[in-house]
Amino acid sequence: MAKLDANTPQAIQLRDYTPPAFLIDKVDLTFELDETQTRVISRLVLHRNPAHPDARAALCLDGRELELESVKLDGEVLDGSRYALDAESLTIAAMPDNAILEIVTLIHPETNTSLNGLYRSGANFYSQCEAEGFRKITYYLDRPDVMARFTTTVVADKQKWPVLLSNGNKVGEGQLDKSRHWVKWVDPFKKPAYLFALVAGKLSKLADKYTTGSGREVALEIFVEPADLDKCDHAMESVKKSMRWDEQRYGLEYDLDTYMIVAVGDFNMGAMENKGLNIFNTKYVLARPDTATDVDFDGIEAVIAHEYFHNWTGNRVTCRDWFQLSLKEGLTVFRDQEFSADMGSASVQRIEAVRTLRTHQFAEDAGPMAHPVRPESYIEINNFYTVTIYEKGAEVVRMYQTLLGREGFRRGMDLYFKRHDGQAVTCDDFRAAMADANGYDFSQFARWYSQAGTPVLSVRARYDASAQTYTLEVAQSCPATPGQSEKLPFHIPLALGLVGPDGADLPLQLAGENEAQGTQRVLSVKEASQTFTFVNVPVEPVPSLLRNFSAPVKLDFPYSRAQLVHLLAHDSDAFCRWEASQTLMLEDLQDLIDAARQGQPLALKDDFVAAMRQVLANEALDPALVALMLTLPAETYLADQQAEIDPDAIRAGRDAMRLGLARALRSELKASYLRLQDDSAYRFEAEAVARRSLKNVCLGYLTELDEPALLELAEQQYAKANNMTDAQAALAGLVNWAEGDAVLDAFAKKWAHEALVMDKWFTLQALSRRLGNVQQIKALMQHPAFAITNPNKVRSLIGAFVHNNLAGFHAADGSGYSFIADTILTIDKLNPQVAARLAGSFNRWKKMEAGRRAAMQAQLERLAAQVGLSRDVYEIVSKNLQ
Ligand code: 0A1
Ligand code: ZN
Repeated sequence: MAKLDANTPQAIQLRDYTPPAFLIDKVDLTFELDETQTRVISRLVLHRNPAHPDARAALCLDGRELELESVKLDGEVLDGSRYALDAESLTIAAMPDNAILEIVTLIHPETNTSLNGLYRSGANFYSQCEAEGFRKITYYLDRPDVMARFTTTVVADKQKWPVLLSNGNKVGEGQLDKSRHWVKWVDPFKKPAYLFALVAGKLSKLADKYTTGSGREVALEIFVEPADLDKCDHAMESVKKSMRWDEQRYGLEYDLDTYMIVAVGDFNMGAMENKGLNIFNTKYVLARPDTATDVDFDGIEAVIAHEYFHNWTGNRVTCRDWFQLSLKEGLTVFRDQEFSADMGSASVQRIEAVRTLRTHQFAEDAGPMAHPVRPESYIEINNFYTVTIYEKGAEVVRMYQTLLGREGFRRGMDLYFKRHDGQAVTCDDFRAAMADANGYDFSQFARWYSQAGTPVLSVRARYDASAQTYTLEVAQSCPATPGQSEKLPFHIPLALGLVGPDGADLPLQLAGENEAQGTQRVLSVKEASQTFTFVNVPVEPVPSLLRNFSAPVKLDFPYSRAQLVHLLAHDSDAFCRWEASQTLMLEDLQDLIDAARQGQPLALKDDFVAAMRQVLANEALDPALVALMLTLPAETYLADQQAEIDPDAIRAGRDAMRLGLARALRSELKASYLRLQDDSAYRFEAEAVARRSLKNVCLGYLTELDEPALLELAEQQYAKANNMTDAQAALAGLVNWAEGDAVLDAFAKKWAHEALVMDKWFTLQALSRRLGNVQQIKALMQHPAFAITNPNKVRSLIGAFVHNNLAGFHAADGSGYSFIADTILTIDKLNPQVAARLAGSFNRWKKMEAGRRAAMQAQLERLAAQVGLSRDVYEIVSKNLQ
């Protein structure tokens, strides 16, 4: 176990929140950038915060890894006796109520590998300040409830760093001496330090314009490395679509004269919503049909929208403290999901969001890192940028809309902005706005923010033919999570319909109502158990429950196979239709996994194969939906359904289903594959994307069969592909066979200089049945295109292997565990955030079969015993061992 001593990182508690002792009105920053050091001159105008309980409290500024040059208080230089300095702060005890503080610090972006604070990538400078990176730039009140007006002057060599950017509007620029130039930026909006940004370098710009609904012209600028300028068009289109959508849906306009996006190849996350100057991982900006897949194009559109939407939900209204992170993230993910639904196929978007939630968030909720949407404590806030805060948070926001309707939700949003524009607020403030704007009681709904764990909704049905009633008994429960053994009932919106024998929805009339009200209802489930009775039900229906996934719960209903087949064929709700196919599939996968574990033969059930055949034959269905219905759940998701995880049995069972379906449906799959061919130029447009997705799902099945003629189909597709979607899909089918080697080599030659494309090459091998093993991963880490300091590379090779290749990572000899522990220790010295994400690969350890469990525990204990572990990795490791 980790030792508890003075160096043991301490948890921060929500209940300890106190307002800041001082507030900052104005910040003037000057950066003198250079190769070997950067000087930061900061001038703060502060005043004592009357809301703080102690009127004489000291001023305690956050700061890390800074070299202090000087401090001046109201013009007077302070000597060392007037302040106290430690590794994390600068404290001035004797402070007037109003003051001007001038602080000069030296920093070293050129050696900063954490990609947090100011850092170098190539020869350029970039910043990343969320959550607590600004304190690595200068001493400051680095907390989101301190909002100030920023002015930033950047001074640098003009040859080396011709482009100098910061937040807001450019107000001046000039030449300082022979070599150096300067640019001054003013951000008219108050903001917390986490939204500060600075970029300096040799960058090319794609420029465009947008006219807002009220007629203001906004300059749109995307800055990238010169070689990438031909990959920015899709991102620019996405910006304009996002701006228009937010005006139309929420009446929200952009508020500055310029909206800038900068793409950088070294970045810890997806992107960052800095005011007026968003900084993006290149992965979410750069796309050309031959370099990026449909999934990439879709991801770019969604992430651009997400960051743009943050301008209102995050920046204009921000978080009081980091426990409220989901206030901005859950809400903004919900907004980007709704945007994506409007841009493409709403049902496909919804199903994909549910898949992500179930595969990743349900797992988090069931493991050692489980936490509520509003956590009560954390050791390292960077560990809380999680699927729970983001995706479950978005589901919580969605439930307001499901309960209030779209108009009611809009009323709530309007009131939220009216009350809180320019403020730093809490999840309770958001809930209050939704409640007050609609006269709706959301008091019980608060439990979605405070209780962790995935609730189980058990439904049992009774049909009384003589009384013509259909009764649903609904019960809810929620499993214990770390620190929360007992849970109180949630307020759950249960959307449902009743499907008649002919496949049509029946009219719905609850007992006590005078007449039927539509064919779909949202029931409010609030009790531990509750009964709902529908009257005038002429025939026994099949219930279609949790339509559109109306709440982030696990539904338990004892469907017969015939009922599932009925829903799969007829349900008017696309989500439930997909869900029926998944339920059937999961049931059979479980049987296959059990059979594999017991060494029994693995055979598919006829009714399942028949149902899948029908799905594939149904040309009336959206091909994207058919593709999703034919896609098996991930190995990791199957692992989470087991009482005890045997990775080999899961791999064997899942492979048997893929192979079995490929054999049984060989001719249908081939016919569909051929029917869906398309030689026209690539377009990223819903219908074409849908056709490609089904075509490539078919190819994936066909390449399961060890038949030269079928592998040739993939080779041909690779050779003639005019887009990366088809090229990658072909290669994915081939990498499991020796035939894949030649294609892998050709791919690497062709794309050696496109970092994002090489990421795909690494991932394909990391996930391959044939190549996804520790030896091969280690060998690939020596490839010239790999770099341990680059998060995209680490994620695409090592992350893909440990998080998504269950059987490969969990090799019975334990080699995966010692490999990842070694790698975590190496990366922790460079970039703790990235190391901590890899440490998440241990989160399932307690559920593994005994041998692997012991091997994983040994590596966790080895990690815990390391001296000098980062707070980030320490938190994950110690919570795993609790
Ligand atoms: N707020 C960003 C996510 C983000 C968080 C942390 C980062 O660095 C530590 C970077 C980005 C978003 O939601 O897009
Ligand atoms: Zn966000």
